[in-house]
Amino acid sequence: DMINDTSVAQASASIALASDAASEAVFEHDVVRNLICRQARYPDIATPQDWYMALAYTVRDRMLARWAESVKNYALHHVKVACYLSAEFLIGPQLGCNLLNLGLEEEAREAMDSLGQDLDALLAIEEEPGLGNGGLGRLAACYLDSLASLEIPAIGYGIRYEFGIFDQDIVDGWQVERTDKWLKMGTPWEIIRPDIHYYVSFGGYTRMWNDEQGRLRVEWVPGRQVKGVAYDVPVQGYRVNTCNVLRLWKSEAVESFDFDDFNAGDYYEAVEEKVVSETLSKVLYPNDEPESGKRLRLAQQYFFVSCALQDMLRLMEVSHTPVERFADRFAAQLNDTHPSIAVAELMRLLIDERLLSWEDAWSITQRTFAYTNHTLLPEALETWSLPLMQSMLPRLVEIIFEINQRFLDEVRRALPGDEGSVARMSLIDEQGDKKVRMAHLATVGSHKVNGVAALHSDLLKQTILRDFAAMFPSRFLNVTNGVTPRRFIMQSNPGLARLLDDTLGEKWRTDLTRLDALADHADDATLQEAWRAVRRENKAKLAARIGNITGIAVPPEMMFDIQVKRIHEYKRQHLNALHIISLYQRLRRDPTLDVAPRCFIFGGKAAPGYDMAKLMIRLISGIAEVVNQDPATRDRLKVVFYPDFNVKNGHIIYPAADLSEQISTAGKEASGTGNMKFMMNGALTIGTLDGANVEIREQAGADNFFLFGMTAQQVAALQQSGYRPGHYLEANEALREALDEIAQGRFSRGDKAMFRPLLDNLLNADPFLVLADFADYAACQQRVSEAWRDEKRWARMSIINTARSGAFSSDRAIKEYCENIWQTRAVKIDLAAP
Ligand code: CR1
Repeated sequence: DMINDTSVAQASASIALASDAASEAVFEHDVVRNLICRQARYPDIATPQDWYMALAYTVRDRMLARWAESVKNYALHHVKVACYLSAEFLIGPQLGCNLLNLGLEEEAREAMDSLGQDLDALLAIEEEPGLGNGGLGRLAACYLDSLASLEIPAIGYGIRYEFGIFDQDIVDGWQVERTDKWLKMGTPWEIIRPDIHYYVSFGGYTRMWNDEQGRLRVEWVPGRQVKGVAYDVPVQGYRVNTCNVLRLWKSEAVESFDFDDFNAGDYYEAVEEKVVSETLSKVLYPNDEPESGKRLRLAQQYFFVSCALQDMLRLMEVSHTPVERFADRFAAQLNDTHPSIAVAELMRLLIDERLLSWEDAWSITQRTFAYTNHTLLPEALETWSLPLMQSMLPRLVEIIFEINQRFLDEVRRALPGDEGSVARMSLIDEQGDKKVRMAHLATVGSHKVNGVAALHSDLLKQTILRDFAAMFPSRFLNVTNGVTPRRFIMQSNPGLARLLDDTLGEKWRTDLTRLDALADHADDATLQEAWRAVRRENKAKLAARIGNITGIAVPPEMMFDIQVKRIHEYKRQHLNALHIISLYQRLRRDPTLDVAPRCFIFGGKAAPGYDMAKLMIRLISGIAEVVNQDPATRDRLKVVFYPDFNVKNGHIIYPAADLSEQISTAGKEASGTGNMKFMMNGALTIGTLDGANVEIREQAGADNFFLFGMTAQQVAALQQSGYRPGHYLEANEALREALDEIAQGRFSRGDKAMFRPLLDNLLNADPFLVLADFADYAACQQRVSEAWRDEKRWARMSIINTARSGAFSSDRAIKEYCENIWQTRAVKIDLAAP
């Protein structure tokens, strides 16, 4: 009997142990074997891509052995698994991160060296899976990294988009989108699981039937079905044996050929059905806000959520656990409202398919789900038109109606006669065309609801979910976001990581709060010198890259002032741009002006349909074009738009920043996570009291943070009382001149019409109070310039920022989710155990 043979039962553990003990020669041998047996190439003719693939498979093999052990342990011990449901996972390049987590970097470098290959060159050719838009998708990826590193059993569930977020080119200063073909060379990081697949229904109608007890049951007779196939990406923890999984669903046609149609001569209809089904997971919607009425988007959401829940139910079955215990075995986190249809889908699966009572099913559902809100912006709050939902998901709408009816009965009992509250809290928006409010569905169906920074969680309770917070106060909590120090310090900034090891020992690597001890050395001249050397090297690297990509020569001695994030009016890249123009004007007027030489670097994508954001990119390009070639200023002012900002480019950008721009209108940025990546790498922040900036400033200390601008309260009050942008214009000549120079076509090659929409918007409405905050921003930038002059003071502030960044590790955030929401515990995966 195979299973009684311990060596076979322990196969994965012994494979992992054997490769751990193996020499560099074995690693090298494995690479060559993979080159030949998986890439079908021999060394003499192998391309760098072949070598990359061979190396990646070699690393992957070492992860898969750990994965098998992890899965075995989870099943054996009936542990609770955290399931992170997210429409986006922006995981970034995988090879470097996996090498780091496995502790194989040196071994791999040397092995590749013996094979005549440069590891860094191979790392550079990896295409990242762009399966997300920005902060929300990257957060999900950081959380998977922390879950595995903290040895928490977890599964990420999402969509395997064939086309991720578009690639950005800049042509004549404008953004041009190119489709992202991340799969064109194949990816070594996914395991296809044709045997793990589920059917997802759409359309059709419902009908009643009686079960054996004579109870009325509902059956959904779908109009069509789509098959979801699991594509698994292993997620390796840092220096532990835990390897979790990110399970992404790809849609396929149920039957690749409908032979009846084919024989009837309806070949094209059969093929069309296939094409439509496979369209479901084709492309990521490239907006950070929902596009209203997009059928395909709703279909995507339901598709992946249904596959995920069916998968969880199957896992219950294979471990012989009764379905009643679902909530003891799984905690499911809704990453924003995109997966919130899961609340209704789990109810459907439990009532219609497992024949549970409504009450039992509802108790399981509420105990399983928790919901994270990521935005207060009204345009980003998802609603779906009721008729659309009814035609696509008729059974789900019936269930949503019943959830709503029972919930509103509860509201009426708690607040008799208060029909205003009932209308406000209803899952259905009855004003105008009826809509389903997904945030309400998520809130009602969850036992916990959290915002992503302290300020954001407070505002959530005061604004969009006020009624719910009043009714269920204990349901609400805050979990401030975090980012993984593995990718954003150790992998991106190896120079800093070594310096931290030398200064503090290595404990900071698994407990980032240990960085705190660095503050004691902030004034130490030797440390400061080493600190500056690391930063200089990082800046030289970025400068060289910028030179290659844009042709702009930027002296690394300049202050690198960086704003990288999605382009959006609320993030106010145009506030930054206006300040640059006014600085440029001052410098031209007075060439002897003593200001710190600065290089302003921007990066970020604009949603393809967001004209104002695209115009902001064009404005920045226009300013760069003028400023960089003006002999009067070009030694002291540079402006760069770095094209195609993504995770990979972030690796080189964050460690090179002196100043981090976090200048959103207070109350609008839920948290921000780029702000944390910059801080960890020793950048100082110029920012408003918004999102996690508030906590960054608390941690760093007010003296080590450049604060400006109105508070969220002041913003609300000003908008209440009727904001007049013109008022701020009258009071500020520099601002007038900056806007005027734009209007004169100075940054548009003489074209006075180009920026008209942007100017009109600022002058007439200015919804994000750019003009109101301009003067304070410019004054604050002046203080930044002065601080830069004092090298020692700047180095001290930089060191303190890194030292106080421990709180922003995603490990801290994940521990809070585990303790306060999921009730999940670590499970040690011990390879040597019998
Ligand atoms: C927020 O805008 C936050 C991330 C992750 C974004 C950003 O401030 O850091 O989420 N929200 O929590 C978002 O994309 C759809 O909403």
